[in-house]
Amino acid sequence: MKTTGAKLLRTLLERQGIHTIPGIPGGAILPFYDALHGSAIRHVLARHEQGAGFIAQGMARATGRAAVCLATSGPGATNLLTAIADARLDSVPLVAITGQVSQCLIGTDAFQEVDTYGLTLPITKHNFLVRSASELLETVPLAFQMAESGRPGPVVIDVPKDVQIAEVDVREWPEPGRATAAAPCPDSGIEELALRLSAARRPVLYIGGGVISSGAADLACALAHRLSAPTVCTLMALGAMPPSDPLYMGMLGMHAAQGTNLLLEEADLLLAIGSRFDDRATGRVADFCPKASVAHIDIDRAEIGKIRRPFLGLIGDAADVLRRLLDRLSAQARPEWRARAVELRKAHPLRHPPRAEEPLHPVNLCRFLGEALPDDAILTTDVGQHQMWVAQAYPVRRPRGLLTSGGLGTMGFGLPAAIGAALAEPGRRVACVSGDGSILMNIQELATLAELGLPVAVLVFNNAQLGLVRQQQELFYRGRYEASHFGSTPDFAALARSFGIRGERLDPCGDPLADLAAILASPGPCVIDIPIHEGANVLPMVPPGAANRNMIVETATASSHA
Ligand SMILES: Cc1ncc(C[n+]2csc(CCOP(=O)(O)OP(=O)(O)O)c2C)c(N)n1
Repeated sequence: MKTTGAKLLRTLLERQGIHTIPGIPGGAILPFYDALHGSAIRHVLARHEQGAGFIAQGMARATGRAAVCLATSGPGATNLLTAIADARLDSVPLVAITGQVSQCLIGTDAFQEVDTYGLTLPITKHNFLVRSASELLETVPLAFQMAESGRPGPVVIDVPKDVQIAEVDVREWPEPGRATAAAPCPDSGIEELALRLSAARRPVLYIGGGVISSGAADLACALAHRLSAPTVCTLMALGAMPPSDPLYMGMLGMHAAQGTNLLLEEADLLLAIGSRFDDRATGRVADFCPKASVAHIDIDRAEIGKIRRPFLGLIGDAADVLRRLLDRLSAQARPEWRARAVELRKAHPLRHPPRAEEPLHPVNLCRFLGEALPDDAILTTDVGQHQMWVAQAYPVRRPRGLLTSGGLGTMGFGLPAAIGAALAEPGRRVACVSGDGSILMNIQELATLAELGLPVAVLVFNNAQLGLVRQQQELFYRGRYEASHFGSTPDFAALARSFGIRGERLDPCGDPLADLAAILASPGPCVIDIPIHEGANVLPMVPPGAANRNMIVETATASSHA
């Protein structure tokens, strides 16, 4: 069958099961856009390529399956870079397809020519510059296989315009690219781990995003109960264990509850599962879990011993390792250790004013959201104080219930990721908690949201500042506030309405939570501007570079309610 490179690419994506692609067209990718005309694939026109990248990420994070985004050469490709780097750090399966100038122009500083291959080399799992139309037959399935296999991540396919136009004869279609199973780790390692866990007196499970990627959340919870092991989660793993679980100790690290970090000080065995000992989780590494020997399960060999040398590293898929581990473990009660975890949790609750006194305190707001949103809602966040308040106080009840930019910490993630989640999971309520700084970084995607009419509620925690920067300046730079206060902020409700979206501002003097519930109950997109106290801090906080035991739990300023 004779076809063109562009049509071939379209068919290969259709065969992959891709039904939605966010992107923005331009000269070097126009032959492919032409091929999309009349296809079953729905193109979602984003308003900025970074938005397109994060819409695709929202789809991938919500489902666990690779999603595709599309951009033209030059500025289109460079606008995608942040979303690609973000996917790399959070292990998100993303296939970014970029147009490139024709091969005869590569290296001539042609119009909108940029070395996409070179630029994306350090931020992708793999990248391709396609040299001929027939090469697509191999490249496209391979790109999906690589994005989804092992530790997931982003793959770039850069397709020169002449490759899209070229004619090609297709004799046989390749199988779609699918995740390949990781090699199982040897039984001997699992047996040793079972023995060490049984012998431990104070074991703790330290769960990371890899547990969610591998679909191993239920198994991790079963292991926690089999061992009576209190369990801490990284930001990326929130939702792996229901917050109501008696063994759940919440997020560890920089903004953990005090009791969580203190419990880790006492652990004698730490089992890390799909977590990478990120500095926000460990604090000063030399002081992290000082009494514990560490065992580490990870699908990525490079993570074992990267930060903390374990006595045992098991390389494999978390679900497979945990299943086999559970087969070798009998139930253990550890009543004293369980009681100690409860005691520490009770002794150090999150400090915040009562709801009746300050309903719009961010901790109260996040707890309220947990009550007002349906159980299967998906919450996205941007980056800043609001993100950490969500992590501390919003009850994430299921895996993939919270989508947030963890590793790169990208302001501007929340709104497009929420659009992607709503596209991928129709019928589910999606809410984005943002800050008045972050929301402006991809505000143009309100136009995309208006066009799609998706059930996305954007809640702007408005403190008229770059709050997390202001907090660090207050705590670590002696209150010298440089570039953290906005001289002017837009009227977010009016701004939303100008995009054709419902816009509201909560009135703190009335019954703002009842108003919030009423707004959330009506379907359709909306932006809710929520005035919060400008001096509120996210506490506890471990100073950057300090040991996790050195948490700041109170600040002197009268306004710092947390
Ligand atoms: C793209 C990007 N630029 C800069 C930063 C650094 N940064 C981290 S948090 C923050 C402030 C965020 O302000 P806002 O969105 O209003 O949230 P708040 O902290 O007030 O809740 C900044 C500037 C970042 N994370 N991402």
